[in-house]
Amino acid sequence: MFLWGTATASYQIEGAVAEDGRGRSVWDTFAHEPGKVKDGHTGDVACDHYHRWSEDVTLMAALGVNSYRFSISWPRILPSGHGAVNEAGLGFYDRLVDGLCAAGIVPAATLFHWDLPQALEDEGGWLNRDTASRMAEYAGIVAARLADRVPIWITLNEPFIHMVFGYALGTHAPGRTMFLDALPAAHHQLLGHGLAAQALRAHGAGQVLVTNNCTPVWAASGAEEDLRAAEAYDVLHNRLFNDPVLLGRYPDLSAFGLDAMPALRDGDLAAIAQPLDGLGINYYNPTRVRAPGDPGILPFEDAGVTGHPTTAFGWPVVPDGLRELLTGLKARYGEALPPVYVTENGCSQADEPGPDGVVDDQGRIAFLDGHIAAVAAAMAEGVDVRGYFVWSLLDNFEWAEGYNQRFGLVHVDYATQRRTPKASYHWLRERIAARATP
Ligand code: PNW
Repeated sequence: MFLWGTATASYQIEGAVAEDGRGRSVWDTFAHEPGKVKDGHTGDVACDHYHRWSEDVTLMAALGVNSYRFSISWPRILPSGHGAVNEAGLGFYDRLVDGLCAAGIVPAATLFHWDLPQALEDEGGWLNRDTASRMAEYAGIVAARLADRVPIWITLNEPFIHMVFGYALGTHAPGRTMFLDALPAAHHQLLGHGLAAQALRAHGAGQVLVTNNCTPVWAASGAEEDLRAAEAYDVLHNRLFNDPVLLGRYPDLSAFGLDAMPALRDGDLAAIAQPLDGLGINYYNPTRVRAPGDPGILPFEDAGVTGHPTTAFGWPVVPDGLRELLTGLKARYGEALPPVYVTENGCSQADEPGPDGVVDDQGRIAFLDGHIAAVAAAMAEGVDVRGYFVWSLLDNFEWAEGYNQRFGLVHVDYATQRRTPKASYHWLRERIAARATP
């Protein structure tokens, strides 16, 4: 069965940040620091999904999706990072999973979508190797409770984006600005993936995946130095995360002046290269780079993708980039590539209901139509794609942008929490009903 789904993440939709014993996460801290999130927005209430999850499951059932990718809030389960388990936190996901199963929707749970318990951040966060072991403990606890009903588990969401925005540039929590010194945060996340994958399986998890944010990389010209820049960017964004997981080794980092991955120890790669049941891919747009104007610390600079429509976020809309990405993964990894799941794809638009109450998001319909066709094209070229999840079910807390970017198939009026399915929701329902595969 091809999985058609929607995707969300705990901090972006749940709210109820101080309820039922939930501990603080790095995003609670970050969002409440003045100047970090646009307009001072926080996830304190978000879509109030913690209380309205049943209505949201009903919306998905009516949409006709057969799967739902959500993330578990680590600090709801382990408020102080380790030690005492918060039963009420487990209870919330227990009810949600039961609700999904009753609606015939396959739950796909992500363990870490960026909301690390603040208590673990206080011990060094992902710069501390022990956080990987803490993740394995957390994985075992949630799998012991939910794996009888959750068949698909995703360890990490986009370790690249988390490393770059959270640790290198500081635009996401925990807000560190370490530039290339952030690389241990990538290695420890990957180690956390490997250890968590083992713990998940030991506690009955069926399918284990990791989700990487991937981008096709285009050189700005055919000049030797631009080609080298493109290769370096591909190493940092894509291969640094896919190679260790699928091949058990890190790519050559010499373009970054490194002869080995920082923080790597003997045995780590074997732990990271766990057999996987699938690779999750989040795709938003391609990236075009050129050689740096003045050689600083990075061996590339962004050259911008031009000549394509853009989303409200300013991201270029290039559906064929998804076909290029998927066929490129197959070409690079061959037999080592497990089945692929597109675990996120979607776009931001400035959607508001018209006088008739309708949110006529034609741009999103074109976006989804084009990208689903790109998945079909990749499948026709031999890539084993098993699922497609739209980001996102609901408009939600878009990290540093707050509520200013709307990615939902369903509009949320934050003043009233009223949900209004957009035109794209109705379009997708018909698309899914018409054909079982892309
Ligand atoms: C993903 N970029 O993040 C995340 O998994 C979601 O939580 C998020 O809401 C969604 O995409 C939309 O942003 C990304 O700058 C953040 O390339 C930034 C980028 C890509 C993905």
